[in-house]
Amino acid sequence: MSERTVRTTCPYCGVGCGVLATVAEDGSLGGSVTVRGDPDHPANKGRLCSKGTNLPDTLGLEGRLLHPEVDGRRATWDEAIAAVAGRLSQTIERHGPDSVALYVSGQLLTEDYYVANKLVKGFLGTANIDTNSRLCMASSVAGHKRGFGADAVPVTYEDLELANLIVLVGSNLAWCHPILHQRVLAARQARETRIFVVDPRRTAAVDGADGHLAIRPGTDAALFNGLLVHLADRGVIDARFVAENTAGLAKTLEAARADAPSVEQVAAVCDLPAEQVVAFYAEFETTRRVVTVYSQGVNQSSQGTDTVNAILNVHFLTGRIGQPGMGPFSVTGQPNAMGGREVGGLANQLAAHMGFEPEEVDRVRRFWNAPAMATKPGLKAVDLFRAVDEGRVRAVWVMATNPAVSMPGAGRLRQALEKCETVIVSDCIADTDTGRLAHIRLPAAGWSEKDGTVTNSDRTISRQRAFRPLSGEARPDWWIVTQVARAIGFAEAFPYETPAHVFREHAALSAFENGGARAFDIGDLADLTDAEFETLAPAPWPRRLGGEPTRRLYTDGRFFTADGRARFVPVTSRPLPRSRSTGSLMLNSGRLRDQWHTMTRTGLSPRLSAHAPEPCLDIHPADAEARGLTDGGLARIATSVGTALARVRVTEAQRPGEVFLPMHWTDRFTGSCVIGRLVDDEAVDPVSGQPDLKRMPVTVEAYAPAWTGFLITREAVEPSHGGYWSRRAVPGGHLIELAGEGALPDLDALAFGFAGATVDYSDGARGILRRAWLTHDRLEACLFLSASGGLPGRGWLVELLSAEALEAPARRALLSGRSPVPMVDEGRTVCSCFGVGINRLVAAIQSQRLTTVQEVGQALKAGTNCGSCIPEIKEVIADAQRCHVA
Ligand SMILES: Nc1nc2c(c(=O)[nH]1)N[C@H]1C(S)=C(S)[C@@H](COP(=O)(O)OP(=O)(O)OC[C@H]3O[C@@H](n4cnc5c(=O)[nH]c(N)nc54)[C@H](O)[C@@H]3O)O[C@H]1N2
Ligand SMILES: Nc1nc2c(c(=O)[nH]1)N[C@H]1C(S)=C(S)[C@@H](COP(=O)(O)OP(=O)(O)OC[C@H]3O[C@@H](n4cnc5c(=O)[nH]c(N)nc54)[C@H](O)[C@@H]3O)O[C@H]1N2
Ligand code: SF4
Ligand SMILES: [Mo]
Repeated sequence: MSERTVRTTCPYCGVGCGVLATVAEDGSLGGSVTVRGDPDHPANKGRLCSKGTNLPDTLGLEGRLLHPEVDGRRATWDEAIAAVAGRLSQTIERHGPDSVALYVSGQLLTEDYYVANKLVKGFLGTANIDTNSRLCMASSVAGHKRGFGADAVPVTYEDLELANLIVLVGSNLAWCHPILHQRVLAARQARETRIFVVDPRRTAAVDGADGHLAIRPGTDAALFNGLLVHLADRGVIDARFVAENTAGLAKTLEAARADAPSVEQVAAVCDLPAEQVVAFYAEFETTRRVVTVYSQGVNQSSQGTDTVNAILNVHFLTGRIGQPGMGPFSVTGQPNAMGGREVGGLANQLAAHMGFEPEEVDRVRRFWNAPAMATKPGLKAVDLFRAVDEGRVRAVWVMATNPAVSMPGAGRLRQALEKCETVIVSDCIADTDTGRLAHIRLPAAGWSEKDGTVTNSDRTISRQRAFRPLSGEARPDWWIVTQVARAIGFAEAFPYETPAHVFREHAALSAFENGGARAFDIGDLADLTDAEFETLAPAPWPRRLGGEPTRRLYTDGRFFTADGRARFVPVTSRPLPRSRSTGSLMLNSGRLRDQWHTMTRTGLSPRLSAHAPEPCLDIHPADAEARGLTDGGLARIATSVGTALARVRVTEAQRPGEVFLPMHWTDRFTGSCVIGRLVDDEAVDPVSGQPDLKRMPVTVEAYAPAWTGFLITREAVEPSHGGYWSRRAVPGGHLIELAGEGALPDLDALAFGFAGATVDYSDGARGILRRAWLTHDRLEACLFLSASGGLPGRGWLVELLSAEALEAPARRALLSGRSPVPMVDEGRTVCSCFGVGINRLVAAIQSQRLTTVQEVGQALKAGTNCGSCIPEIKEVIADAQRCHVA
């Protein structure tokens, strides 16, 4: 069979790893796909993490949206485009341009993003287009603009390898940017780089670090103000850099002294032992090559922008910027968060790093020949959906994001969308929480089918290339927007036939009347031929026409402010806007290693879904005990705006008084654990408009179900018994854990209309109900319920889904739930690259007396690909040794 290998880029995180995708061309749609890391890509040099490695699991047709739908009915593209164009135009006619809005995403390609932004800001006459980057990078963008005069990240990935100290602030790099973390760990091996982590939780990034500051949430600005004071007092000042290349130190230092006069004061505010603060300050003081990496623990805060500037301030004071191995580094989350910033996807930006100054508006107007140029910023995400709620925005088009889950205040947002006149959703997946609220659903091309560019955390533009045909009637987002623009009447300004066509215009705008004033300039790429675009190698920006290629920025000490000087920004840390009331805990939220956001794609992969099978609330042992919660039990969680049910994980990795929930689960995967329903949208950064997503007062109590159970099924069904359920992908189908109150539910009520003949087993005295559905000896589904807790393991039953027909012994044993022959149940997956479960790991460690990660790797391969599971393997080894001694 012939095979084809295509160079492309991973669709998940902002590391932007190069992927070599090989398709077996067997004539059927797509054929089978294998992926490996691209050894020639500068970001990953051949490696992939667990999510990248398991990409082929997400490429099937299962769950895809395959044709347009208008008002619940299948429609042709012509009808759908006409409906979108018609409804947007009518709304504008009746209620003015500001009555429509687009809410887009850092998961669009640059070409998609450019066209959407152009349509709204140049042609619809409003700047009401905002992006989920508002929830993600907005504070970094605002902080960069204040400090550098431009939103341009100074460092490159190599700087992580050249640094002697890496400080991770509010970044779980080990799980969220795994390949970068691997690069950091490799550098540590080679040159003893030191790593300090500032995070309220003991995350996987703390494994292998030299210091962990388990800081009180929301107090990072005080920590860095204190550091500024400490450095100034110790004379660790790059006097020449400060004098020639910066402005504003005096006022900034004054503010910092008032805010953080002493180490003791900082320690008290941050709730840290003073020795830890001293140790961290000393490390920073004595190491010139420092990269400070920061992410959502900093950005997603009502003082995110100030915290970003508090970090930039210490780098300016010490002149640690623009040279090898040093600088502040905001790592981007989404694959094209950076590209979105280039095209001006945020409501307060214009394209190509321009803003709403009159000459900038005029420049973009002339370049686009735009008839209805927006002249003032549009609504930022939180305000945008409030405007929908209040009826000021009457038509909203959501593209490549799932706000019904990821926006704070998602409960109210859902109600707002329900009553909104026109809701359009473009997604590659048919059934999402947001998609359910849409009048018009547009099938978008997915990864493997789409074609264009993305820009990663260190400003490297890479090609995402299509290597399979479009599924069903799915179309690329740039194409969809282009058709709508033409149908509204802007055909001339939207002549695009290919992504290359869009890219050239984007590149030309970046250079238009630039003259070195704007950081983002890729003028050198404006004349690429289609063939050159096709083969474009990873290309960092800036890349000015005729200029020298630049890699690291600010090497000459010049910044993008009017006078070329970096700006110190005075920062006064503020107390948290939300305080805990008695008995409540503080809810933190974020990511798990193997899921991507709202799970629409990673949730399709059995391997990825086995690492964290259910939504889990992490809680400190003391808080658990006080509430009667047990590890593995269930908890009911409530905030002022919503409630949830989740599995409990008791862990010392949490600070007392704080709990953590993953952001990933949706109504499609569990009964009730949507993060956006728990967090309100009241606390917002005043400069960036980024909502505070990491701190919400919450009460937690035990949920003691009267019965528990599970359902194994080929179809993805959603129970509606009102209690707890959570579904995950397994090979050949789905495993749904169940729990509920009251009497055992009626089996017929929970039957979901499964096909096949049924076999039942019940034992009233023990409160047991079991049923299996079979067609011609093929297992369709099986349901096990118990009022007494005793349930069999799921492993063997799940394996039966992969059998075309059950053998007689298996059929006989089916309703006992126990394999007729002994087998190892893998249990929860630890290594997702090689599918090694906790049970196999423990068995091997015990029987073969394995004592190191290397030995485990030799025996089971676990941990030898991406390495993200190494911290967990270490824990398992430590546990096994502890048990052995005891
Ligand atoms: N596996 C996986 N990787 C991803 C993603 C994913 O969904 N899954 N998403 C991508 C995206 S879009 C993004 S934005 C990035 C996010 O990457 P990260 O920002 O690293 O991830 P988070 O888990 O959101 O939050 C990071 C840490 O901030 C800590 N934190 C909370 N409050 C505070 C505080 O007040 N101070 C400090 N110092 N820390 C605090 C949390 O405990 C958490 O460990 O990940 C990207 N990579
Ligand atoms: N409480 C809390 N909330 C958070 C966060 C947090 O840490 N805590 N993190 C925030 C952050 S940093 C982020 S980035 C957001 C992420 O939140 P979202 O953006 O809402 O999450 P995704 O699941 O990535 O949504 C992407 C959607 O686009 C679809 N999609 C994928 N590819 C394409 C494509 O090419 N075209 C189209 N049209 N659709 C596509 C997917 O199927 C999916 O439905 O969540 C934010 N919300
Ligand atoms: S680190 Fe993992 S998720 Fe991020 S781009 Fe690389 S392979 Fe993809
Ligand atoms: Mo993000």
